[in-house]
Order: sequence, then C-alpha cells, then structure tokens
Amino acid sequence: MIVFMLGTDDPVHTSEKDAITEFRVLFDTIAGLSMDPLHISPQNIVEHFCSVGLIRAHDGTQHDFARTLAKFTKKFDAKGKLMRPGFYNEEEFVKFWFNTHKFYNKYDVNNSGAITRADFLQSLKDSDRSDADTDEKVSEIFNIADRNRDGVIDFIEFFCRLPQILNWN
Ligand SMILES: [Ca+2]
Repeated sequence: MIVFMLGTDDPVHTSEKDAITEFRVLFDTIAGLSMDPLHISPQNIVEHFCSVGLIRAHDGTQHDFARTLAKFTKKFDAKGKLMRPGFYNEEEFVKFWFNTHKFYNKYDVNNSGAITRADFLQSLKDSDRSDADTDEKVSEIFNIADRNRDGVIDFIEFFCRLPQILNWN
C-alpha cells in the first residue's frame, strides 16, 4: 500500500510493482532538485516533501522527518550501502522507501491505510520487541507519534518516530 504520494485513490490494492514504479517517479521528481541528477541528498528529499506539504516546518514534522532520514543515511553509510556516501541513487532510494513502507504496512494489521492503537499494540506483541511493559510503551509511543491527534499513525508520523519504534535511542 502506498501512502506516500498524494492522490492515490486505491492504496490498499496497489501492487508491489506499482509501488516500485511510484518510487522511481518520486526519485525522478526529486532528482530535478539535485545538482547531480543521478544522486539525491537527504536535503533534496526533505525539500521536496516540504514543497508538496507532506511535512511542515511549523508542526515539527520537517525536523523529525529530516532527523530520521539522517539517522538512516548514517547507518547506511556505516555499512557502506550507499555507492556515493550521503546520497541516494535511484535503486538505493527505491529500495529504502519500499522497505520502509513494507515495514509500516506490517503494523497496519487490518490494512486500513493507517495504524490504529490496536494495530500498533498487536504488531509489537507479535514482534520480538514485545516485553512486559508493552501496553505502557505502546501508549507512550503512540501518543508521541500521533502528532495530529486523529487517533491513527499515518506513514509520515510513523517515519518521524521510527528511531523510537526501533529502539535506536
Ligand atoms: Ca495521526
């Protein structure tokens, strides 16, 4: 399911192939902002997401999105996964977003396009990250992640809090 691009009307039934195509198109769009059209920087990605309104400076999503992206980029660089350190080529970019969405979709248990509190709790319980204080932890992370307080975690909210969800800090 693709929750990234605005205007996807049937996200639930979007196939993996369509997802890859969509991320390639997204790369090409962002590459238009880059000095080197074959490589895009985290800053290019943040700028594009801001320009289409997926993240915003005033509510902190821009800051948190950029921070999560920087953490991933640093980890990829440490493992030598980026051909040009600090930048994403098309394959690397598509793989990254594809895997991130796949991970998000795992939490979206009932495939509704958004993660509810029940989804989130169930996913953590199903995973090896579950422990005695899961209920408490789930409420804590959920409350922080659900930034706009609409009762569900959308993909951008999820991405912003991935370091906490993955226990990176
Ligand atoms: Ca929300």
